[in-house]
Amino acid sequence: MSRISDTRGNGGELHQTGGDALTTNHGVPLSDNQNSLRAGVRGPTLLEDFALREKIFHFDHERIPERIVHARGSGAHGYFECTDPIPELTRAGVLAKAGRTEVFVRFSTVAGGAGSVDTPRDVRGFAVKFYTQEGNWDLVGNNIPVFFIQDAIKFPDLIHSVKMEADKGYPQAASAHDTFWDFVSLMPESMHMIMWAMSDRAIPRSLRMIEGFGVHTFRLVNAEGKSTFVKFHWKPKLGLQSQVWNEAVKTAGANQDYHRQDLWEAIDSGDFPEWELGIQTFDAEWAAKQPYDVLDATKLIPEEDIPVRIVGRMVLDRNPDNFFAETEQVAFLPTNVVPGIDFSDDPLLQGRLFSYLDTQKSRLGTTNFHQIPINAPKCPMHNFQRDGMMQMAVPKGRANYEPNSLHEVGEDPGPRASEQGFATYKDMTDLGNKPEEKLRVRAELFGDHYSQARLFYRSQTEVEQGHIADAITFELSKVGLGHVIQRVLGHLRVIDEDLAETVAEGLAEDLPDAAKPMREPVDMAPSDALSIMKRAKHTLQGRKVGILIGDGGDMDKVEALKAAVEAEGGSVMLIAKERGKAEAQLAGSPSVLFDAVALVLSAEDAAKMAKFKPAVDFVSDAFAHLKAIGAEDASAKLLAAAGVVPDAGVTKLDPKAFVEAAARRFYDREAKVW
Ligand code: HDE
Repeated sequence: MSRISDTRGNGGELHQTGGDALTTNHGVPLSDNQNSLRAGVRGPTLLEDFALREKIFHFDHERIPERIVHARGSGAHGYFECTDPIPELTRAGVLAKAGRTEVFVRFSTVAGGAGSVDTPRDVRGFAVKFYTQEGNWDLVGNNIPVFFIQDAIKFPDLIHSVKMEADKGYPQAASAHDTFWDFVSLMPESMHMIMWAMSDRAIPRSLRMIEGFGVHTFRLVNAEGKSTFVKFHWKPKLGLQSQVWNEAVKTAGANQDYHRQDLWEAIDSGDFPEWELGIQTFDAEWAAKQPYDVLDATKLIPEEDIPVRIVGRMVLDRNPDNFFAETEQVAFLPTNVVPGIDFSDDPLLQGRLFSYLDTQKSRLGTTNFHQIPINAPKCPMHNFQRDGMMQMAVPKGRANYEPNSLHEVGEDPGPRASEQGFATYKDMTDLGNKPEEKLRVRAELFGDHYSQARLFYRSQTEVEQGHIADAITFELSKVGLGHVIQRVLGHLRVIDEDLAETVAEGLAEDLPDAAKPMREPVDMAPSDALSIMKRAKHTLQGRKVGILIGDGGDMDKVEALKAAVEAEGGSVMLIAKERGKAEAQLAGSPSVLFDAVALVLSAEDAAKMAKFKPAVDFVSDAFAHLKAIGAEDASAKLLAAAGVVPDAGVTKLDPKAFVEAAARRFYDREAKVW
């Protein structure tokens, strides 16, 4: 009888060159992975077909629940190198001794599901697992140094309000809707974070260009048992860079994996992303003098007050081998601290100490999730915990309880707690707490909801302030509840009257009375460290230039530009109308995917392109997104069709001039375009 598999045109042979024999999960070698077992050539499939049943059974169960927040993430392996050890502050080897520690990092958006886009307006998670010699230390932070709420008991409400609305199931990955703004407008403590979330911080250009923050106050504890309060900071080597809003929106359509791909490709090409780890340290005496409470996660410590001291650097140099096994199954736990690092009584942090352990059981299905390779410590691990679903360890002997005297009969008694082990820092009173009563209250200074919102807003450049006003106007324009819009405007009036007026004008709304603050805000000295633009790093490192070519452009110019961009650490992609003539197809490679563009065209090419919408969009978007455009007079027709008005960001194809312009964005163009 002829074999049906012959119809595949390969004679039914498995064309496997090299590789291991295909087996079932139980190791039985298989002879056919193309056809299920049938009763007759055209007959029904047999229940006996264990190969088919096992394959489909496993497939049916491939998905696990996605994270309730931070569902969409991208991971990478690397190392942390302590360059300036701080043994005087902590006994944690990872920070007390110079040297390297392996890490796994997962970046994420917060609100969207696992399959949502990379570029919505959102906070970015920045979670680092350090596999130290004294156990895993997880620094589970964000790219914004403060948070929406002060107390963990409000977290489910916050997240319910920002996720898709409960009845409609939309919007996905967006805060621009009724329930989010309803909630935050009733929670004035969120106003500081709202300023950050509406700023350019929430639309980063690349995960390699974000800062990271531990957010909460933690403790460092040294070998003598002395505690120092600490805030953790990650500073990107490539500098901070954001998209503009219109660009972020279009990027979502052009490449929904924009950040994931950027991270992957950078590591793959050996351009390893790098951050410095910095600390701000202080004692209780200093904390007592501040106009805010250091236990309040809606407040930051200005870098001008306590400079960030760099203690090490982190390099991400290896992509995951398997997305699910590593990036999806990684389980971060703020409770993962090592001897020498301890918690503070921040009520948001305290709630997190419960939540993350709990959520892993729901996601990963077993209390043994610590045995999954990405979660397992890389130092020895011994205890008396046993059994449980999916137990992978095979402990020997009888010692599964303690104390025991099994050693007296020559048996292994198992591990023992040691004095060098983790010991919780004992003093609960050093920040003025008096733990004699059980109370459901907030400390007095937690009642200041506006001072730092104002500090953040007033520390921005005018352009950045404009972006914040635009973002709030846009978000509120999606809110259908008039009383909510009014309530937000009331808060904005307390933060900054000009901001409130600009937003009200943008919405054509009347200004309501200002909100009544629980505590009158204080004016803090503006902090340049809070602005992206004041510290902008003009560089081509990690940036990408798109060069549009036609049939008649001067390819020597292309080569010269490419060499100049690459010499500055950037990369180049050649784009043509037809993919076969370059590296990318114009219609599929809009300029939102590049940091700067160049047009190497003949006059004839430009005239044709001026009538081709993707070409016109390519140039007009680059101009509107404040990017450098390199072009000769030959491209005049295309430039004109795209509405380009010459300015400092529009250069000739002279490599030096173009490279200089391509390393920056031209924010003063904004007033002309938007
Ligand atoms: Fe999270 N958060 N969170 N969070 N969070 C989770 O844990 C939670 C908060 C952060 O890439 C969950 O494993 C509560 C602040 C990151 O896997 C969950 C509260 C900060 C990630 C959870 C907060 C974060 C999470 C969901 C208020 C910045 C992704 C899946 C008390 C300092 C980690 C999971 C990753 C993930 C709870 C607030 C950062 C449900 C209850 C503040 C980066 O446990």
